[in-house]
Amino acid sequence: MNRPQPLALALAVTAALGLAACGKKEEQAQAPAPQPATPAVLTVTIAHAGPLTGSIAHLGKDDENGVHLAIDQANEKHLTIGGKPVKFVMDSEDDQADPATGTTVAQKLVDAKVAAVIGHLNSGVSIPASEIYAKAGIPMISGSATNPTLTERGLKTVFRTVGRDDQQGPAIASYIAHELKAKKVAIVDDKTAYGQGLADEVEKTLKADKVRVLAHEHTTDKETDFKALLTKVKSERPDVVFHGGMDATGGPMLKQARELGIKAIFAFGDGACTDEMAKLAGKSAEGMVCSQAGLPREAASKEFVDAFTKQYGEIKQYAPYFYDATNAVIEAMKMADSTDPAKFAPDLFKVSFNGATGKVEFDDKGDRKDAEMTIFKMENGRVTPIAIVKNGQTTPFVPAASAPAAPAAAPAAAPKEEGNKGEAKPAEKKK
Ligand code: ABU
Repeated sequence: MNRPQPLALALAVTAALGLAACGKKEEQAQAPAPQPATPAVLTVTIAHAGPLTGSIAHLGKDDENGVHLAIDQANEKHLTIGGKPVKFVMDSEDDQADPATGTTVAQKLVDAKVAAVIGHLNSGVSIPASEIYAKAGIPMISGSATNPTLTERGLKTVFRTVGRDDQQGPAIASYIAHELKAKKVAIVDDKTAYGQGLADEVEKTLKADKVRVLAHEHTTDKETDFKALLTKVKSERPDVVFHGGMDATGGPMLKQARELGIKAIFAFGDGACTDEMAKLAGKSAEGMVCSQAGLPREAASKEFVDAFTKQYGEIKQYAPYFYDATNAVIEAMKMADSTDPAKFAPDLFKVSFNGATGKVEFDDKGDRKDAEMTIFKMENGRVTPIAIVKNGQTTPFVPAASAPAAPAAAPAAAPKEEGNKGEAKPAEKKK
């Protein structure tokens, strides 16, 4: 084999290096001018936490859908916060409506450094979980937890978009006393923070209205057989039975009551103020009355109802309130120009926008300002709004012309008070 001579080799290497250098210069000459770097997309996690399994999973899923819709819509707007394009993602966790599981979920979300938590559904879960979020400085907004304690502990990161049971309890109790004209009322509750707290508020208001309260019975949120309890209630011959509990217990209780021949009108709070009651109790649910700590879905903004029903079907209960809670967080981030909870959480006290459920503003405790209570009656398998209660004044609910494309409800019986100051009009969507 012929070996190259050293001089020839050196010349060849020099020539090759020279050619490579020329090529590089040419490449540099042709390279486009450097562009300013595009800011990296900032991924911001907004969590949803609520019951996604178990007997009230239908409500938790409804809430999750409300959060998801708000996040999808925010992403369509391609927001820039703190100079960076933002992409919101949802981390949805199942608390099983259980306080202990709720605190485990809360710690998991804190460890994951989520920007905010929309939830939890249950007061009994929200109250202990909120302590964990508060310690980490992460804001939490529930769209359903109504127990007053939630916002009575001076925690500056805890909010709700619904009203409170010390507003809802007097509203439904007043309806029982003055519209249903009950003389004797039996009270049952499920011993949860919500159920028992609301039942106590109802009892207090009824007694103040000189209505005789019969025995106040307790069950649990896991019970399915109410026959023994109802047999006792039947012997007291109440005009009305109020149950503080969710639809998962309210439905079977009402069905079993009718099977036992109890003729009393049944009344409930928001947790059992759902169409699910008609599925669980069948025809026995007809004529029941119930309250909600906010305006009815019939008063939700048309934009929200159209978008929600297109994507997820019918609103079950709290979805508009969870949607508004999510948008409150996004509004606060925009105001603070930051997705850092330490920076935007204080701005939650300053948000003011027309949401799906009306004007969204919080007072200095984190409660929804100007919350209006609604009274419903089950008609043709659908909870139908019949009256609005605001500041102790009851006015008939007048469906707006632009009410949602939900199945038409039968005309509601109007209560007797004069005036219509509480008429619910559809909210404008934020522009
Ligand atoms: N407001 C009724 C359901 C949620 C709660 O526990 O408060």
